Amino acid sequence: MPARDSGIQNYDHPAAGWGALRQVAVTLLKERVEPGRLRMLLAQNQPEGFDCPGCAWPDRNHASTFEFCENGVKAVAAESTSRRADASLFARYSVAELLRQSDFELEQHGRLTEPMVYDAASDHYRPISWGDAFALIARELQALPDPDQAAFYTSGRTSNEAAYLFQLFVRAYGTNNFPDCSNMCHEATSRGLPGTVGVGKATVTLEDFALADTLLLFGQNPGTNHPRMLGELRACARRGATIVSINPLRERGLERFTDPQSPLEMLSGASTSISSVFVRPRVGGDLALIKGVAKRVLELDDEARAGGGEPVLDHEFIDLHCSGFDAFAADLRRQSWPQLVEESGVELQQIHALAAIYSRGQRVIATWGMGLTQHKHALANVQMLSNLLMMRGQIGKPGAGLCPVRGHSNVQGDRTMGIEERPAEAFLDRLQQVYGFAPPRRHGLDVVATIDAMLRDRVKVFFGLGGNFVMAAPDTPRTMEAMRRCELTVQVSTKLNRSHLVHGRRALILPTLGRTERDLQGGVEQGVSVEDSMCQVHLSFGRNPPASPQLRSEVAIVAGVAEATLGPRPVDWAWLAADYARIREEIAKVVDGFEDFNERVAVPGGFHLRIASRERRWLTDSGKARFVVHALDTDTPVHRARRRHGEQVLVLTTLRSHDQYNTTVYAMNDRYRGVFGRRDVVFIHPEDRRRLGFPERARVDLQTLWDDAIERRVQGLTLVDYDIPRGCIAAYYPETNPLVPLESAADGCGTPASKSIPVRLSPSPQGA
Ligand SMILES: Nc1nc2c(c(=O)[nH]1)N[C@H]1C(S)=C(S)[C@@H](COP(=O)(O)OP(=O)(O)OC[C@H]3O[C@@H](n4cnc5c(=O)[nH]c(N)nc54)[C@H](O)[C@@H]3O)O[C@H]1N2
Ligand SMILES: Nc1nc2c(c(=O)[nH]1)N[C@H]1C(S)=C(S)[C@@H](COP(=O)(O)OP(=O)(O)OC[C@H]3O[C@@H](n4cnc5c(=O)[nH]c(N)nc54)[C@H](O)[C@@H]3O)O[C@H]1N2
Ligand SMILES: [Mo]
Repeated sequence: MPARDSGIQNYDHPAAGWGALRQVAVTLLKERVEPGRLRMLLAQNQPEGFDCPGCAWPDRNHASTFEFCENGVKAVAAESTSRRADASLFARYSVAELLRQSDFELEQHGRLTEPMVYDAASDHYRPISWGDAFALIARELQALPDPDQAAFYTSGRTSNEAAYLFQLFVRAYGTNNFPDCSNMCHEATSRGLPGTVGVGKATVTLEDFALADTLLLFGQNPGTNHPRMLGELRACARRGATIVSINPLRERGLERFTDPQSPLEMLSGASTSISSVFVRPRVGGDLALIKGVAKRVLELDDEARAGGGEPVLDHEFIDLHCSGFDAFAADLRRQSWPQLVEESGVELQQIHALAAIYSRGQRVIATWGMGLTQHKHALANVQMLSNLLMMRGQIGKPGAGLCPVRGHSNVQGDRTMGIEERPAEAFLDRLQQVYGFAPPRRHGLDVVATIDAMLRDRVKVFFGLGGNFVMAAPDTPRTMEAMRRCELTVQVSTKLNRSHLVHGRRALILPTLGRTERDLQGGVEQGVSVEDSMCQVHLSFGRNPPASPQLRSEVAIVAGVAEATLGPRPVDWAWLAADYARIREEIAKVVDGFEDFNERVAVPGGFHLRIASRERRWLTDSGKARFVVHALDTDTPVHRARRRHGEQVLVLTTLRSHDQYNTTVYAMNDRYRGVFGRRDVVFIHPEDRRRLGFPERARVDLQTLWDDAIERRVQGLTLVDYDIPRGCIAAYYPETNPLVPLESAADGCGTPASKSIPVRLSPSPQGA
C-alpha cells in the first residue's frame, strides 16, 4: 500500500509525447514480451495485420505507417505476455486462495493455457479435455426444462465470425438471452438513434473529420481511451477547427497533445492545443445543457429572421427530411432558462456561447462516449444531441454528423451479427428462411435482467464469450451471488479474472486465442472480420504463435459447443469452423449489407457498410428523421436523494484510469490525472471537502443513497482535491461498482447508470 498522502502529484506535460513513449518501454519490459513478438506491433492496424484490440476507433487509411498508440501497445503487450496461468497455477492455489488476490494480481498470472473444470471436493480447477468440456456444457443445456434458463454473454472483442455462429447456435438452441457489454456501454446510442435518424450507428467516417470546422466532444476521454483519435483532433486543431470538450473534468488529453509520430514535436517539446473551449456541466447535466443550446439556437434563428438576416436553422432540411419539429420547438419555447441552468450546472452565458459556436459551424461533428450513455436519462441525452444536429441539417453531409465513439474493438460488429436480445423480426425471418428452424421470437434478457433472473433462479446456466461479467456489471455483491446460484458457469477467456473464481456449482474455463495470435484451421491461416466505430468492416490476421498449443479459437469453441449440444443442425458446425470464409458466406445470406462479403472484405482496408442516415435515408416508421421531445427529469435518483438527504448528497461518476482496460488493471497509475501507484482515490472539489468537514486526504467510505434496504458501501478511499464541479465526485471503475444499484438503469435502454450515483461520504473506520 502506498503511504496515505503519497502518489498524488500534478502532471503538467502534454498528453502522449515522451510520457507515452517511456510508458511503452515500461509496459513491454513488465509484460516480458519476447523480442520476436514485438515485430507484431508493427502489424497492428495495417492491411495485412491484426485489428488492435484496444478500441474501436478506425484506422487512418489502413495503410499508413504504424499508428502509435500507447494504450494499444499496452493491450497488445498484455495479450503477448510470456507469463502463463497454466494447470500448475491452479494446482498451487485453491479458488478460495485465488479469490484473496487482487484483480491486478490475477491479471499478472498471464495467459490461460488449457481447459479447466472446477472440482468442488478440492476447491481447485483441474484440467479437462476439450471434448469432455463440450459434453458437460451440452448435458447441462439439454437438462434445462426451458432454453430461456440459459444466458449467453458476449464481450466486444469477439469477431464477426464467432459472433455470427454464436447467435445461430443460441437461437437454434432456443433463446434470445444475449446480455452483452453493449448493454453497459453504448446501448443508449443503439436504442436512441433509431428513434431519431433510423440507424443506431455513426453517420460519419474519418474523411469527415478532415472537413469538419467544429467538433463537439461530449463525455469522453480520448487521451486515455481512444488515443488514436487524438491524431485526428490534432489535425483538426491545426486546421483551425473549433473543438469544444463538454465534460465535468478538464481531461489532459483534450488540452495539449504531442504527437509521437511527429519527430519535430517530440524534440522541441511543442504540443498542439486540442480543445479551444471547455464546457463543464455537472455530472448528469448534459441533457439540460444540450436542450439549452437547442433553445438558444431557436432564439437565434428567430432573431435572425426578424432582423432579415441569415436563418440559423436549416429550414429546408427540417421541411424536407424531418417530422416532429413543431412539437419540439414548442417544447423548447416552453422550457424555462433557470431550470436549464440549474440542471446543467452551466451558466447562461456559457450555454449561449456554446450555441453561438454551434450556430457558426458550417460542418459540425458531435462525438460522445460514456459521459452521455451511463445515466438514467442516457437515451434522452443521445436523442437530444441528435435533435440538435438535425436543427441545422448537420447530418448526412460531408464534414458533419453523429459520431458515437465505441469501446471494445468489435462491439459494433457483434450487434450487427445478431448479438441482440431484442432482435428485429426481419432478421429472425431471414434466419428461419435460410436455416429452416423457427428461431425464438420472445425477447431475451439484457445484462441487468440476466442478473435479476439469476438471483430469482430463473437463469441457471451462464456462458460468457469473453469479458469479465462479475466485475463489469453493477451491484457487485449481488452479481456475485447471482453467479454463485447458477448450475453451470462457462467463461471463454484469454486471461484469468474474477469471473472464473465467482462461479456456479459447476464451472469451466475455456482458454482462447487472442486477436494477435495466428489462427490455423486445417493448416490454413484464418482471418476474422471486425467492424469499427465508423462502420468499416475489415479483416484481421493474428501474427504471433499461440500462447499455448491447446488454445482454440472462439469460432472453434462455439462450433464445438454447438455440435455437442445440437449435433450437425441447422448447420454442419465443424465444416463451417474449418474455413472462416464459409461462415462469411452464411453471414452474406442473412445480414443486410454483407452481400459478397468475402470478395469485398478481401481488399486492403475492407469496406464501409452503407449507413442509410449518412445518405439522408431515414429508416424510421415515418420515413423521416424524427425530432423527439424530452422533458427534463427532476425525479432522478439523484433528485430523490437530495430531497431526502439534502446537501450531503454527492453525485459519483465512475471512470477509467489511464492504466486500465475496463476491468483489467495494467498498473496503478493515472498519469494525466496525477495519480501514481494507487487507485483508492475519490476526486472532490476542495470546497465540498471542507463543507463536509473532511481534512485534506481524508480516508472515507462511500455509501449509496438508494431507497431499498440493501447497504451499498465502498470503504477506505482517499479524498483528492480536484478541479471538478461542486456536488460531483469521481472514482475508478470497477472498484466502485458495488455502489451501482442493479435497479438504477437507464430509461428505455437498461444501461446501469454508473455515471450518476447518489452517494454520501463518511469518515472511514479504516482511516486515521
Ligand atoms: N485504454 C483504454 N481504452 C479503452 C478502454 C479502457 O478501459 N482503457 N475501454 C474501452 C471501452 S469498452 C469504452 S466504452 C471506451 C470508454 O471511453 P470513455 O467514454 O472515454 O470512458 P470513461 O473513462 O468511462 O469516461 C468518460 C468521460 O466522461 C466524463 N464524464 C463523466 N460523467 C460525465 C457526465 O455526466 N457528462 C459528461 N459530459 N461527461 C462525463 C469523464 O470525465 C470522462 O472524461 O473506451 C474504450 N477504450
Ligand atoms: N461502474 C462502471 N461499470 C462499467 C463501466 C463504467 O464506466 N463504470 N463501463 C462498462 C463498459 S463501457 C463495458 S464495455 C463493460 C466491459 O465489460 P467486459 O467486456 O465484460 O470486461 P473486460 O474488462 O473488457 O473483459 C476483460 C476480460 O476479457 C477476456 N478477454 C480479453 N481478450 C479476449 C479475447 O480476445 N477473447 C475472449 N474470449 N476473451 C478475451 C480476458 O479474460 C479479460 O480478463 O464494463 C461496463 N461496466
Ligand atoms: Mo464499453
